[in-house]
Amino acid sequence: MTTQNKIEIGTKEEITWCPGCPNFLVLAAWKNALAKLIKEGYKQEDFVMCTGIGCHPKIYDYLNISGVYGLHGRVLPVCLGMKLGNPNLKALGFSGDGDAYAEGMEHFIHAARYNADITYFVADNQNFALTTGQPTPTSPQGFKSKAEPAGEYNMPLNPVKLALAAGASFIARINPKDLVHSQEIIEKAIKHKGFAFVESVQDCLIFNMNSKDLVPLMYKVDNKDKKKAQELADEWDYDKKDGKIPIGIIYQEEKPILEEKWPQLKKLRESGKGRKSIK
Ligand SMILES: Cc1ncc(C[n+]2csc(CCOP(=O)(O)OP(=O)(O)O)c2C)c(N)n1
Ligand code: SF4
Repeated sequence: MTTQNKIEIGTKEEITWCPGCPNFLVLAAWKNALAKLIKEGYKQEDFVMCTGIGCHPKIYDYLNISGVYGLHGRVLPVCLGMKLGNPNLKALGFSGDGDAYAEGMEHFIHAARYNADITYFVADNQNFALTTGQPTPTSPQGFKSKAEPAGEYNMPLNPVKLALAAGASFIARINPKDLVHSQEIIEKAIKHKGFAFVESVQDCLIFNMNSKDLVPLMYKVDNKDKKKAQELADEWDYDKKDGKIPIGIIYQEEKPILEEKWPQLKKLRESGKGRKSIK
């Protein structure tokens, strides 16, 4: 994984995303964040990853982190399994919005509730891109696709509100076009002890260019107050094209993690078994 002290976070796999896909920026932000953390003392072997299936989850092939290319919608159960096997690993989960909020919705709620020490990244392009643009639970009302030519009937759900209600201890939103800020938020999410949810609001150049209009509405926040977090979550409902969209840390708190609540896991964690560096 490392050769002559040179960190190799990327792989040599051919990248098959469409030219200009925002996932390239997401990959760059992740590589930069991981390289920085490794320089600070984290070890590459302390990380383990699981991805879903989709355009974004192809990141599995492009990041040099051990893991499991998971099933669509089942990223979080695999991450939880990894934590049960070795609570000293830092588990990283990667999903598209279809994966996270349709097929994987129930896992999202419970992983947040358990507060396992997992970083969960959702690339939300508001459509099922790999399977040619069907609407997901975050597609805006009226979103036209081959599956619903008359447009999506339902209002989107707001994953930030859901994460708050489910008890996630770190909730952030990023705009991948702001690479430096995205990298900084990913670093903070990884360092956070507990379930860290990062939602990336991004385009899909082929099936959804809605989010390009959203960037001018975005502004940065760094908040730890629960009441304020609820207000911030309410500012954008994933449908409107006006108002303000907070990005950055929308909520963060410290509370017991799954690995401390279960006596067997606590014991394993305290033994430091299988851990190279992470506290
Ligand atoms: C259980 C299951 N359901 C459906 C599929 C088909 N499928 C594969 S990828 C995909 C779309 C992925 O969309 P999303 O998670 O939003 O990621 P994106 O491609 O937009 O990055 C679907 C529906 C599958 N592989 N497995
Ligand atoms: S279809 Fe959309 S999400 Fe998939 S690679 Fe192309 S631009 Fe990216």
